[in-house]
Amino acid sequence: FSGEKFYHSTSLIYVYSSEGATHIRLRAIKGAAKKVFLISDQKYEMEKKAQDDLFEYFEAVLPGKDELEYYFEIHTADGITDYGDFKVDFNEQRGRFKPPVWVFDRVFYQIMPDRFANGNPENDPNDCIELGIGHYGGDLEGIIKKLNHIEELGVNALYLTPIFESMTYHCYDIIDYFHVAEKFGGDKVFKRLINELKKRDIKLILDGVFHHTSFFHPYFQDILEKGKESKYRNFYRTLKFPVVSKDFLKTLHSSEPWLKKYRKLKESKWNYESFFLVWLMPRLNHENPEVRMFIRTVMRYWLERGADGWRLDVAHGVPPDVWREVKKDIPEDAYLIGEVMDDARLWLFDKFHGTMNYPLYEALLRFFIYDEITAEKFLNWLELLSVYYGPAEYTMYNFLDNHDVERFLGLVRDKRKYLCALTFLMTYKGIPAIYYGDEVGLENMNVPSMEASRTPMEWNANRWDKEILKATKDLINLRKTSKALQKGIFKPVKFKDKLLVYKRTLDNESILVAINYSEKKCHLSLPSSFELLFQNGYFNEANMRLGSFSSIVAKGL
Ligand code: ARE
Ligand code: CA
Repeated sequence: FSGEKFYHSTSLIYVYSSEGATHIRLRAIKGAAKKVFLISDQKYEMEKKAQDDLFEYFEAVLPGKDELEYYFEIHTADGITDYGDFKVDFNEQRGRFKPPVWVFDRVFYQIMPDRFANGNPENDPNDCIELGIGHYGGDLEGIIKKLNHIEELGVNALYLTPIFESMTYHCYDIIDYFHVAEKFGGDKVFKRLINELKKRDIKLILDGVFHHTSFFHPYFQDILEKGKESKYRNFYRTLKFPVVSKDFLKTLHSSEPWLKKYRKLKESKWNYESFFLVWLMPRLNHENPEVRMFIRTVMRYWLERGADGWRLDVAHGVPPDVWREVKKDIPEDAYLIGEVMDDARLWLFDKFHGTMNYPLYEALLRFFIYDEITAEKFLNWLELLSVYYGPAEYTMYNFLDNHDVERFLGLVRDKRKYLCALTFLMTYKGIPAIYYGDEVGLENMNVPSMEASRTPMEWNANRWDKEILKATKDLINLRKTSKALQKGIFKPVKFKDKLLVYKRTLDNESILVAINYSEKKCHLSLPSSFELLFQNGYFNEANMRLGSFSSIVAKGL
């Protein structure tokens, strides 16, 4: 039985057909296969695509098919083995993973509302818990007022960090899931925002915090008050009653300033599970069917009021079957992405359409910032994620930075380098996202690293980096107008040292990307007829020399 050394199944990870191409993958114990052929209507040699510590992954890419019958011919040190006898009906298979059609031509723009634009100073909070740095007064009216900036940039989908009633500026501790925070303008302004976005065909996804609620959520307060008798006692993972001590409550109700109280309480003990060691965020009990129902109800509620999808906070801290139930229960065209730090294999297809692509981000850090890996290693990393995620790699949420990590520009400290990384993000598989302010070169703030990127948006255009802004607009426009960049296959041409050259191809459209991530100019061996679509840095078309930390995108090669 060859299944010990070789593995293939007809799951989406190992075989799928997208519009232009059918992908077939085979996994082999490292070194076990010398050559692998796919035998179908004809014989195709499979290429070694990637490897991890245990396995090698082989792949054949065929033209798009409706069905396929095949087996593998594997050449080993001991001779030739035939493996498997497979048959796939791709029409049936496609029914198993249907990401919303609208996501493919989108470029996301992530906004943390408190830090973006203050459209109405009258709703600014004055008494709030100041964890770290506190409120800045931004709100949804501010976003509405800045929609021109958003449209000019060219992004066509927004991801807002939480907007519901809460004590903190970041709103990850929610008190009322059915109302938009008054400090952000409340439900009325939300409705206006939705109307404005619909007019402009800008999609909106919201941040769903269902791993925990706020300590001050009425359900948790009911437990504080009634203890075991509370009808919500099974909503949380309460370990012991009383859930907090008398001293805890005394501190909580004292007249000290919030920040002081918050810090003091951090040192005390409490008898419930929470997000890390944050007393303010008691963890929900996801074993309880009522909690699951609550989550689905909230999610449907805001989809019915105009949202187009959800980003789910701490999704990896919630049992996967909760998300499977959610997926079945909400409209198919709602885009669902989970916040998962780990690789996403467990979380795709029947749960999310994609996750926040942290494993890709890790690779980007190591290649573009820390200079820890060469182009060869970087490519293997990319191809490994590709075999892990199957068709879902096209709907992953890809980013260079977000509200939890430092701004990429601040880390890389070189505009040319930043624009190389941005060229990659905008031309790679997956949905690209820009974090507010990156388009104008906004820097990190001088606060602990998790909050460093939450710099208030700069609205004085004199302080904008016009070069970054122009390049960002050009790349966004390129991405939105190219089907090959959105859905095409990725074909590495040359990954060597610090040079990345690859093609994205769909039907008759072929796009070539070259990124020279080194100090030295380098020579590209490209055919002479192509149309240059984008250029960052130096490129000499006459002798095909690409300057240091420069990149190009070209068409028709
Ligand atoms: C605040 C301060 C922190 C401080 C903390 C505790 O910013 O410096 O340590 O308080 O006092 C929200 C706010 C945060 C706030 C936090 C707690 O945005 O500012 O922290 O609430 O009050 C892990 C999780 C991942 C989580 C990140 C932050 O796995 O799910 O940590 N991300 C989401 C949101 C956050 C949000 C929350 C969760 C809570 O995106 O914004 O925080 O709702 C490694 C580990 C990861 C770890 C990651 C941290 O990669 O492997 O597991 O992620 O570091 O970046
Ligand atoms: Ca305000």
